[in-house]
Amino acid sequence: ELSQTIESALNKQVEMEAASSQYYLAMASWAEVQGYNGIAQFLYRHSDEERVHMLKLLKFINERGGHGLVPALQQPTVKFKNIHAIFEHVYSHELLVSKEINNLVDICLSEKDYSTHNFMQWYVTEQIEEERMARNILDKLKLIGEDKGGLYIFDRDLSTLDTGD
Ligand code: OFO
Repeated sequence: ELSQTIESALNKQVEMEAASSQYYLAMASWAEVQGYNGIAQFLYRHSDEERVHMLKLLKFINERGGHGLVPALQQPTVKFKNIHAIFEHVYSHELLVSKEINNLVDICLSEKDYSTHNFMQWYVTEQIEEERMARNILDKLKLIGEDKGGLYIFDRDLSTLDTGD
C-alpha cells in the first residue's frame, strides 16, 4: 500500500516526466524545422523515453493500489535561440529532474517505504546516465563553437547517438 504522501509525490513525478517529454518534443520539432534532422531524431527519441519514464511511474502507482494521474498538458518553450541553447536547457532540466528524484528517495526513506525506495533506484541510475550524456554533448558543443562544419558533423552524429533508456 502506498501512503498518501508517497502517492502524491509519485504523481508529481509523473507530471515532471510528462513535462520532460513535451519539453524535448518541442525541441525536436524546432530542430527539425531548422534543418537539423539528426539532432531532431535524437530529441524525438529522448521525448519518447521520457514518456516511458512517465508510464513506468504511473503503472507502479496503480500496482501498489494507488491511482496514477494523467497530468494536464502545458505548452513548453517552442522557440530556441540555437542548438547550444537547446542543450543548455537539456542539461539544466536533467539536473532539476535529478533533484526531484533525490527528493522522492528522501521521502521514501522518511516514510519507511522501502519498496518504492527500491523502485526509485532505477531512476537514480538513469539520472546519472542522463546527466553524463547532457554534459558530454555540451562539451562537444563547446569545442564546436560557431564552426558550421563542426555543427554539421554533430548533427549527423546525434542521429545515431544512444539516448539510453
Ligand atoms: Fe530525463 O529522465 Fe526522465 O525525466
